[in-house]
Amino acid sequence: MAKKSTKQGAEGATKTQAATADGAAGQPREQRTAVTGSGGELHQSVDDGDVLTTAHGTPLSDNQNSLRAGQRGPTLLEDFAMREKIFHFDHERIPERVVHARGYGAHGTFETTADLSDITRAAIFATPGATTEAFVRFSTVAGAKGSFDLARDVRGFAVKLYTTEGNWDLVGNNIPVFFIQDAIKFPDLVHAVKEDPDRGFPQAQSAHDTFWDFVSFTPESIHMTLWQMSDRAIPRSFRFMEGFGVHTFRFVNADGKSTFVKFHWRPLQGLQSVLWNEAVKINGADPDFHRRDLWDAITAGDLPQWDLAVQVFDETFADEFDFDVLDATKLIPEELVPLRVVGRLTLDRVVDNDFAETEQVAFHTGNVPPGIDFSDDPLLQGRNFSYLDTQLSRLGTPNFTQLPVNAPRCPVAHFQRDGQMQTNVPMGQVNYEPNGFAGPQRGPRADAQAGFRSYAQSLDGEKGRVRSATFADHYSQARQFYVSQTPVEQDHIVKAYTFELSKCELPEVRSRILAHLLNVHEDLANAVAAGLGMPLPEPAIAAVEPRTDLAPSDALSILKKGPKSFAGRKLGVMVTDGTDAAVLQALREAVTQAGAVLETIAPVVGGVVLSDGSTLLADQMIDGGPSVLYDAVALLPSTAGAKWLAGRSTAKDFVADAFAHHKFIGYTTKAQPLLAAAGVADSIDAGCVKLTKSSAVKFIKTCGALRHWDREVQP
Ligand code: HDE
Repeated sequence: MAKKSTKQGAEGATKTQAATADGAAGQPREQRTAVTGSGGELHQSVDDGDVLTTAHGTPLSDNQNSLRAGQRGPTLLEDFAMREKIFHFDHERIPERVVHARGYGAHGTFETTADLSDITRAAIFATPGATTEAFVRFSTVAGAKGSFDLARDVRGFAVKLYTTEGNWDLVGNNIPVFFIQDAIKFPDLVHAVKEDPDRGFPQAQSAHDTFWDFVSFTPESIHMTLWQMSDRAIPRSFRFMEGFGVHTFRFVNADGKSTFVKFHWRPLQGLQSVLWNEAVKINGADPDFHRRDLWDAITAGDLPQWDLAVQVFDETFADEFDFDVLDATKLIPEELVPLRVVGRLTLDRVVDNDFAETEQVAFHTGNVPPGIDFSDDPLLQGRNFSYLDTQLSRLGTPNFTQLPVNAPRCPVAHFQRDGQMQTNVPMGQVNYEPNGFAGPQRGPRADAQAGFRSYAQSLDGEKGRVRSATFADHYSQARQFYVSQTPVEQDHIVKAYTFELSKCELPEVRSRILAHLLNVHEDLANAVAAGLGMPLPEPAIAAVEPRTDLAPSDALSILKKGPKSFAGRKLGVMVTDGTDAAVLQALREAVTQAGAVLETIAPVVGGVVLSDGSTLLADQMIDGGPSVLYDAVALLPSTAGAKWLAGRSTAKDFVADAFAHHKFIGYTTKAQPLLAAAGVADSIDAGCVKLTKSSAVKFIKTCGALRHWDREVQP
């Protein structure tokens, strides 16, 4: 919990200080050690006392009935209590983000693990072992705030690090490249992907004419659409995805020397995605799948972690590299510039209030501490303009920096004054500088040494609306991405393009995309054309000849970076009255030992009576706990239970889906009728494991592979 006190600074300027108090990792506030802030344990006025009051503090005598003239008479205008209550309610919403509206946040701690003082003067990278408070917001891009979590979409991965030299916002995505090269195209891109303005749909999806129409005329987008059509765009959880700063930034050291840098977040949990068919079903079964997953993991103490890694390179590399490092539609393969781990982020605390924190958090690419600076990437330059602007429109006042989630945790001293919702109370006569006052009235001064100094880059150029020829190759890295995938992943990319284009009603849009895909990889274009039942057009005219010699990079595949165990995953166990208590217990122990979670699914949520006579309360009822919510499943019904389940369509779907989604299925011999009813009995394969008390540990170990990919029909 941030304890914030606002007081007159010793020097006469406003000083806002906030300190972090200890809180047990992962616990919601009420379970953490009490800390006393200026307004009591919980924030501000709302929970200060036992007596209900108005916002102005007037104690109230009745919160159930408005003030009336007589028992059945009209409500009186003088009812200030009702008027104030409804007035506030009427204004509870603020504009949602124009992009990345649906998001979910958590608090964390960043630990520095490397001394980078030779290349950056940023204090956050000076001392290994030092920790910095952090706030992270994950998001989808296209959907509204109330849309579902498993849209096929890019995920935002925005990190605020409250450093001792001011907030550093690394506002990234889970995909290392972007759709466009120049910020001026962003409104067009977003208009194209969002719902059509006339009909107000389709929402939260790119599978429609306007998006692909835009892409078809914007070949620089093609590389990113390869990533977007890959399973990266349907992550299993926020915990199992990578993050990227995307742009090339600069590190600047104490001597003013600059080194280029790209930032990467690497999940220690490994990478994992769902299948498209699963995503579609999860959105119905649990639209909050990702936010629930993060909340559950953190509150259970299974704290997600990411390593922060950097790719650093100099001007010479930048000059010699095949592509322009200022072009955000390109990445630098790890094989060329290896990743160096410099810190670790641990998400250790869920939010106390979704609105106050996740909704009001305001990121800005321009928030950088001394030692971190910008490159001339035209997309980054445009972003630096955009984010302040959007905060004003969303939060309504330039004083949004005073909100607890946005307030720096280091001293703040300036002469900015007034504005709507000013919560600081600056003291004294002087609100400007230079001034000739002395002592406390004088206020702060810029510090030529400690202060932020922009990298002294020489600039020279003709003013003009131009695009460098070094940005012209739009296909080569798209091909490199495609050839770096496993056959299963390539097949998913083909299916995703086919699905998305099949939703385009204009055949010419599909055709133009096929023309681009021909420049990426002939196999890809052929497969998508076949899937659509359309002839292949002529290849699109490429500004520069696409290259076919870029070496595949394993780092671009998800499956090559999977987890090594079942840790952090979830097993769904179907139980009925009479379920073998010993097998269930053995499974539970194996799951706990693996650092995973076990949920039981029963005919009724009130529970079942196990074989040993004990009662088990269920986590889900069968109709509410489809197998898409689990990473692997186990079927432990009794003989009678299996017979009953065999007649339930939701139970049959549970098994059939688990099999179709290549999940590992543990089953006891008594489950046979259920397997048969689900149409799986004749297809038992190595991914289906017979369960006994003694095979539970082995089964959970097997589940560490997450899916039995052999079941996937190979392209
Ligand atoms: Fe953003 N972007 N963006 N963006 N972006 C916003 O800021 C914008 C871009 C990203 O969880 C907005 O506060 C422009 C790239 C994330 O609160 C807005 C351009 C990348 C988030 C905005 C880009 C991102 C945003 C909307 C083209 C990946 C969510 C609300 C030049 C590196 C942050 C807001 C959160 C949010 C503008 C391109 C990531 C309108 C003009 C590239 C993760 O300011």
